[in-house]
Amino acid sequence: MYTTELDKTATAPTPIGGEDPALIAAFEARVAADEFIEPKDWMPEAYRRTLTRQISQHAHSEIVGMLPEGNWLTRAPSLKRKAILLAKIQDEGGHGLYLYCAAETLGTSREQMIDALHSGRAKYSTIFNYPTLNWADIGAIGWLVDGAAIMNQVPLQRTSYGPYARAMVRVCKEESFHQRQGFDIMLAMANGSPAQKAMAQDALNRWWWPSLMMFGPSDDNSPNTAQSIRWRIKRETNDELRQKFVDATVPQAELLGLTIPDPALKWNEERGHYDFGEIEWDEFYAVVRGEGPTAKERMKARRAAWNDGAWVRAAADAHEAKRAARSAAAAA
Ligand code: BYC
Repeated sequence: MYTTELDKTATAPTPIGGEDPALIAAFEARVAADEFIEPKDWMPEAYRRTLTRQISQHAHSEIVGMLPEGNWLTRAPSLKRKAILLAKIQDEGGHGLYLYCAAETLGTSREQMIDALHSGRAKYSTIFNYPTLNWADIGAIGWLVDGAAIMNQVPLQRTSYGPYARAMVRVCKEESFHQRQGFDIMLAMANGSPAQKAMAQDALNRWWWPSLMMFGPSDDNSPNTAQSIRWRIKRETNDELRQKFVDATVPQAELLGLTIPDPALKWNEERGHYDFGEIEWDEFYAVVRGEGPTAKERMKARRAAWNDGAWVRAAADAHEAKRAARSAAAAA
């Protein structure tokens, strides 16, 4: 990911390259008044870099996130399930495209972002470095992974950068459908044969903790949160969103008749929230570093897709050049 030289505290940011303090103050006043910042507006370089980092990581996650589910398209248990899964995966591709467009408005080209991903400089969500072993995993991804994504993305509809906030509106609507389709698969399996129910439980066991990791490091160890909250890029912290996700998901697991694999999970009357166990942070950081079980496979698939699609990009460029030449000739 793009390295950020941010002031990680919640106090006034350190201007980069002698930025005008009056411009910074005016920018901060607009953010504090909940105005959207638009591409042509002046913005501190650190704000631009943080957004480019986060939005491009988000776009990469959507695109790489197509792979684990794509693995089960040809083995969906019915035509209906196949059609639903196909539509969902296409939605993820669309989300990636809106997000790349939003990031491009900040001055980084699509090619630069893709190159950062393929060369290992850019991150994407840890969750997509886990394998999908069977059909129940498709249910668990929709239910838990898309469920976690919605929890994180609903507040991003009010993020301070206009193009990112607007992209999130449609993305969130589609993610709701994705979550419902995953829950529906889990419901069918949990109410199916004992073997199907066991598969659903096994998928929950494997996807629960990685889903909690999607929200990022704990607030104490999150270098970017304080500044991003200050600039209203993030509206809620990693731990706040993780807690909301746990609180919303426990009753859903109960309805399914499945057990969340956490002996420490317990309703805390005083807090009005569920307490839950400690995440294996060593595993999280190892997967962030690209040591996940399928990280190499994912990047190989993305590079192959980019190379195989070169002729489409060349054809689109040639078509555009012809169109431009025709309009120039007509105008002459
Ligand atoms: N995985 O200071 P922090 C989907 C990195 S896809 C990998 O808390 P920040 C779907 C973080 O980048 C939805 N890396 O950072 C698609 C930072 O490293 P750098 C994906 C992670 O940015 C297909 C470092 O750790 N959603 O729904 O303030 C099928 C320190 O973290 C992760 C988004 O991308 C992680 N889990 O907060 C199905 C949401 N967590 O960059 C479903 C948009 C942290 O400084 N992104 N890191 O080197 C965000 O909301 C924020 O970027 C995060 C992290 C909450 C993820």
